[in-house]
Order: sequence, then structure tokens, then C-alpha cells
Amino acid sequence: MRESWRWFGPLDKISLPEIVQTGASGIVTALHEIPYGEVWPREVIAARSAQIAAVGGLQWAVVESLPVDERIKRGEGDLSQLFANYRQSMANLAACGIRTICYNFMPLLDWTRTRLDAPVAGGGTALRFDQTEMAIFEIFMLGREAAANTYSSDILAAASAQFEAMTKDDKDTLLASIMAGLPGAYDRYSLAELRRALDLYQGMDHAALRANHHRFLTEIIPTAAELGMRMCVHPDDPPRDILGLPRIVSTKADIAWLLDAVDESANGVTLCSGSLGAHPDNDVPQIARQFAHRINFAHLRNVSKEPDGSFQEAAHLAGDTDMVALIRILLDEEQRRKQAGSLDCDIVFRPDHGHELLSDIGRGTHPGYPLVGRMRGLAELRGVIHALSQKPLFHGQQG
Ligand code: DNO
Repeated sequence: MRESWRWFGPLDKISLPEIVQTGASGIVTALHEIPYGEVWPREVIAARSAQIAAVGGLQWAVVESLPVDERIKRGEGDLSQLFANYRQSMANLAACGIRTICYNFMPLLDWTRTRLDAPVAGGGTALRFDQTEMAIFEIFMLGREAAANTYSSDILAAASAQFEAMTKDDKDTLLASIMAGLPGAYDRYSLAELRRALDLYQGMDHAALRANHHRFLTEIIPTAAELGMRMCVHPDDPPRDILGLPRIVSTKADIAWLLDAVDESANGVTLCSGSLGAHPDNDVPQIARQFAHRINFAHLRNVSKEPDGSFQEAAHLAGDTDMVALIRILLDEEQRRKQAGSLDCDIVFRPDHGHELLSDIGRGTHPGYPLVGRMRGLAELRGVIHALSQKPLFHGQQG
């Protein structure tokens, strides 16, 4: 498996020379400065790629994300120019030797948490999604009345009591935490702007969003196949509808639908163990086994789920997903590809998120993307990969 590291570009507080010291060699990044829907020019891609390659043998391995414009997700109006732009960006990336693209089809919001600094036993902080805080946000702050039907009476009672005790600062922090997941884009919504943005999705249900995703695949995958590129959809995070917006990449059945919709190897998936792992019905190693041949990229992290639907990001080898079992499946898939004669059988992965630990605290890195916490995660994952990749010492003599 190939170790990679997410870097948010020149504005990232973590520098490329620091990344070299983590031991990762692949860089996962995007041209975050280019507005959604516009073409990524070849010269700009080439310049960023050269900037990366100039440091300690790093290489731009994966694009995360080539964002899908909201108008495509909403299926709004004449989309031909947007699809053409997307394909042009793909061609420009391929011309620079970058062939793996991670994207998502989550309406409006990307990953969503209610708290960015939940304390971790022993010190440090983690990202957390708390059902009560989410209820406070959507019912009492955003004023989405229909949301009340989606929570238990216990959560509603706790939310109402907690909301009464919140100061203005507490409310601002909750809004900022929920907005923090908008990927790489530096604009954030106020409550009023969020209400307006949600209005644009009025009436959109799962079937309509699926139809729009299908159309996107039909427009994009043939180009990907021609260019020898791999598209990898990122699962929903959290894997459930949010703020009344439908989500369609949350479960095993969703992934099966998506991969069958355009049954080409270029139409693949990002196996994000943390996103999928937050759904109580998802058995992540089992999902990985079922779709192994279409996993083009992996995000490895873990979550601990709670009975009320809340969850908190755990250390990479702790939490609810059996990371060793999952890595074994990915290693087996690499072997299968090798035996099938593939020249490019490494699965690129990155340690996804990490706790803020030690000197991470106060450094102001992207939420979920600190240096020490992710480096700890990477080191733990590397240890598992290394151990599982060894030939058994006493082969055939066990038992
Ligand atoms: C969160 C990330 C996501 C991911 C996008 C891919 O930390 O995994 O923001 O980059 O959903 O499009």
C-alpha cells in the first residue's frame, strides 16, 4: 500500500518538508483556490505538481477533490459547460500524470461535526458529532421545524434544555464547527445564507439526487476510461441524511447501486473507513471485501459510535472498525491485482484525520488534519501493514 498525506496547498500550515518527515511519499491535494465549476488549467496543475516534486521525492498522487459543482448535484439548467469543464480538468490532470480523482456527491455540506475539540482521555482533542448538538443546531438555531420528527424525545428534551443555557459564543462555535467541513473552500455560511442554500434543494429526494449522480457518471466515466483515470467517490460523512438533504453514498446498497450504474473500473470508490464506520449497519471490512476490485483510494481512520447516534473520532487502531482486518483485505486485493498482471496494483491510502496532540494544540491546522496526530495514525497503520506483509515465520507449522 502506498502511504500518502493530505496537503491543502501553499496555505496549509503544514509544509511539504514536514510531510517528508512523516515518511509518506504521495501527496493528496487539490487546487483549492480555483472556484468550483471552473477548469483547472494545465500550467497551474503542472506548477503545483513541480512544487511538490521538488521536495524530498514527494509526488502528487491523488486529487482530492475535483469538486462537483452544486448545480450538477441539483441537476439545474443546462449543465453542458460544467461537464465540459470537468472533463477538461481531467484531461489536464492526466496530461500531468495525475490519474486518481476523489470527489463527493454530498449536497451542500461535506463532512459535518458539531465539535472540533472534544477532549480525548489522556489529553488531546478529537472531532465529534453529537446528536443533541445537531438537534440544537437545526431545530433551535436554523429553525428547521421538520427536523424535530427525526430525533427521539430524549434528545429533543436534552437539546431544549441545553439550548436554553447556551451563550452567544456557544452558538457561534456550534455554527463554526458545523461549517468547518466545507472542503477546502474558504467561504462559510451564516445561518441566513445556509437557509437560502438549503432552499435551493427544496423537494430534492434520494431518487432525484441519484438520477443527477447517474448523469454525472455517464458524462464523466467514459472520459476517465479513455484517459486511464480512476474516479473514486467519497462516502457521505456522516452516512445519513443531514439538514433534510438526501445522501446517497452511505451504505453497502448505495455503493452497489453506484458501481452498477456505470459498470466500469474507472467508476470506483474511496474506501473511507471513518465515514462508512459511523453507520450502525455498515460492516466496513465486509464492504471493503465486497467492492475490493473497485477501491481506488483509501482513507483509514476509526470512530466510536454511541447508542444515540453520536460518534467521536477514535485513534486509528481503536474505535469500532477492525483496522487490522480491513488492511488485510486491502493487501489481499493488491495481491489479486498483481497476480492478474496489473502494473499499478498499489492502493494509495492516507491516514485520515487525527487527534490534535502535543504541539498540534494551538497550531491552527485544518480541523481533523494536524501533524502529530496524523503522523501517529500513519505510524500505527504502517506497523500493521508491515506486520501483515511479512511471510509467516513457521509457514505450515502452526497448530
Ligand atoms: C474529510 C474528507 C472529505 C473529502 C471529500 C472528498 O476530511 O475526507 O472532505 O475530502 O468529501 O470529496
